[in-house]
Amino acid sequence: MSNDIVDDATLHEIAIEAANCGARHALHNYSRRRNTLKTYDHDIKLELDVECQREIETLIHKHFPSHAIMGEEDATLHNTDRSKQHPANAGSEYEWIIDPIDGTVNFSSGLPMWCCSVAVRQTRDQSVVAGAVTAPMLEACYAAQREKPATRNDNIIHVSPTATLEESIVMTGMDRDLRPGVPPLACFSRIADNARKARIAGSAAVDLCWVAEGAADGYFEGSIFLWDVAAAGLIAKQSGATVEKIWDGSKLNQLGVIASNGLIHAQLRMTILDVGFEPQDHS
Ligand code: LIP
Repeated sequence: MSNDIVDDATLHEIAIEAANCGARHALHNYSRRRNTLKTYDHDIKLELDVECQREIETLIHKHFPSHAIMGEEDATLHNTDRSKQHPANAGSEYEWIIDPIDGTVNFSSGLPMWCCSVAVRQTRDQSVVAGAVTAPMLEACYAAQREKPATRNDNIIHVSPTATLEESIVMTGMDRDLRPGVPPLACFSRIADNARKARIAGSAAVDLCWVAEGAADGYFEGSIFLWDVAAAGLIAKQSGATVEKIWDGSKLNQLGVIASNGLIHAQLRMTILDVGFEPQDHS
């Protein structure tokens, strides 16, 4: 393993540069947003997903040629076997985790909730050191590094003061791959019944950044991938959120996440877990 320790501030700066670079490429080529490489059940892979990832990789490797990179576009989206080891990080002190376009379907259709997400973690203990989420159509660049407050466009952000789930807006997704034994839509309807509003915006990274800046109070997805939440999870934490991994999915790099402003966490957690999730021990 290489011993090149990089200071957090530098990693933070490059994460922002990389997320901005991916977002810029997507925006400059917006007229090609519908060009699709592959169609899955309920999902698509775009030419621009792949191009943006390459742009970001080039930028990261210009600064850190020896760092490992894990990108959404390298993973066979719906076909990754948890038992397979990810080989890319072998020998590198740091691993960058990229979602070149989170909210791909929104982007392709012309909806504004999409972003470019870049995180960097220490390979040794898998802790995320820095991350950035650039959502150009929302005119926002969110960023964080560990032990420092999170920012939106360089201004410090905080989670909301909302005290109860009944008063809360909870962002969620349309999980089609929930844990066995948990009925589809059960979590959504539990949240909708217990919160003021349940909302599905279509980008997990944007959802978590909205929790970070207090526009939303909670977030839950029972089945999401690491690249969707790695950067925004740190941004939420560094703005005061409680971010909890509730289980490892059956696919490699798949997980379930509950996040909140902290004040509603126990209530939100109970609402979701009541449906049938039995959380694994992630102490
Ligand atoms: C998307 C997530 C979204 C989830 C979608 C999808 P992508 O990521 O951010 O919250 O509900 O199913 O996974 O595929 O646009 O990067």
